Amino acid sequence: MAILKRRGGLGPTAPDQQAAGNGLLHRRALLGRGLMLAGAAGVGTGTSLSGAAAEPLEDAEWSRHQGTTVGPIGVRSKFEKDTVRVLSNPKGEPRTQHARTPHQLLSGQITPSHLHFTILHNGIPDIDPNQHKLVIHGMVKQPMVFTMDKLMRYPMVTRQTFVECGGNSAPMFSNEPVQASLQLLHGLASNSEWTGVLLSTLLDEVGVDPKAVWMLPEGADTPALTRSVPLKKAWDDAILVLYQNGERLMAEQGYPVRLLLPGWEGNMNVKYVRRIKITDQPAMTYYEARNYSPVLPDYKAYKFYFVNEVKSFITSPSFGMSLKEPGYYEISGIAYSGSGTIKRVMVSADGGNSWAEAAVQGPAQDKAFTRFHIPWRWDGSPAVLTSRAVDDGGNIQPLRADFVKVRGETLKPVTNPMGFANQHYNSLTCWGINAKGEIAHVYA
Ligand SMILES: Nc1nc2c(c(=O)[nH]1)N[C@H]1C(S)=C(S)[C@@H](COP(=O)(O)O)O[C@H]1N2
Ligand SMILES: [Mo]
Repeated sequence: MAILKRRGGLGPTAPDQQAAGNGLLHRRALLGRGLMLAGAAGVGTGTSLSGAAAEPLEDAEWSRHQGTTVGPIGVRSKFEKDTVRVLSNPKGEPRTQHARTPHQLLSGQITPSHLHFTILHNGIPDIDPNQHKLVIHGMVKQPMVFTMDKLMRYPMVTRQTFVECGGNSAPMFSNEPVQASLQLLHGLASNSEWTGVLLSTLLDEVGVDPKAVWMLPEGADTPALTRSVPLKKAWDDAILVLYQNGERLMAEQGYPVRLLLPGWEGNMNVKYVRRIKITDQPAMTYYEARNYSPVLPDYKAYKFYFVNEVKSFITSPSFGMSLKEPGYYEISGIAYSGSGTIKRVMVSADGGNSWAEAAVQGPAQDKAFTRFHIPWRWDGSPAVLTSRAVDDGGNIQPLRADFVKVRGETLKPVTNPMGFANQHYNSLTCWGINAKGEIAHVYA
């Protein structure tokens, strides 16, 4: 169990820094005056030295000889070996493979490429970029085929956006809180900086029939995954992505080219895209007619559910960590919305009885992860931490009771701990902290 170090050890909290119940402080409390106070008290994040101990540090083993040889690809410190994705199918049996992002061990807003979550329904195809081609056809004036060389010569755009599987957070549909790490609960969402050619640029070239309203992208891996996408999204902000965080796409993310539909259900972001057919109606493929149509309590199902709605969760502290002692901690997390920009994140330390506004790392970007922080003084008594995000369209994360009323919940026991079959959970995540500083997943 990772132990969280408290930050500083201020004396009694100045009343003007309190922003909500149970020790939540104003989001600026540790900047400016708050920090000065911490300094004056002589107990910042470091440890005070006095007398003989206040000497230069002795050289450690690693300071005394030449280091290891630098290789062509950067390497992480061996001490970070536990910062890895969790795999659902490590032997690569012929079924879906999931790799979940360890949000609880990361910070900032970009997911490192090698920790980006992935879902592949039949493994990673070994595609030669010199042979891969993309064809755009159907209701167009002039069908065209694009080699990767040709695609690389078009003007490109760069933007950050998240990708989230419709099945992310499925365990949250359980009627009892599943005791699992953030990675297992919400690890099927990641955020990268993507570079590629706007699909609208290519649609202009092929000349779309004005009667066309849908398109059907198809992947080059064996499932030949196809999803119907309204053409409106293609004109709006769809990208044929070639680069991820500055380098060519990871093999898992769709090398050499993938479709990116910012803010829309992960499954529609067809990787290894080899064909886009322009049509006047949806194809009702397996992945839209069966697999990704959330079922409601009355056994009806949404016909289409494209947007990943406004959502947030606290990454630290979170399940699997523990608070060592009362004192100052920084609460930090991620917020995002598939329909816009994060406007505000509210945080509660008393299970939603009172709320304070967190500092949002800005400027928040459209349909991208947005990091939030708020200082908190834990007094050692039980607390329930949670966050609630609002986007610029005024969409607010629903409270659990309201969410469950509409979307339903799954009764435990479920034989497979991750086997909760429902999608697009975007209600709150709550972490219950007991007097020992242990953190459990709770519903509030
Ligand atoms: N060609 C192809 N595209 C695919 C998939 C796939 O298996 N094959 N999986 C889909 C699913 S279910 C999701 S959630 C996203 C995951 O994208 P990522 O690997 O970039 O995270 O890709 C989608 N696109
Ligand atoms: Mo997915």
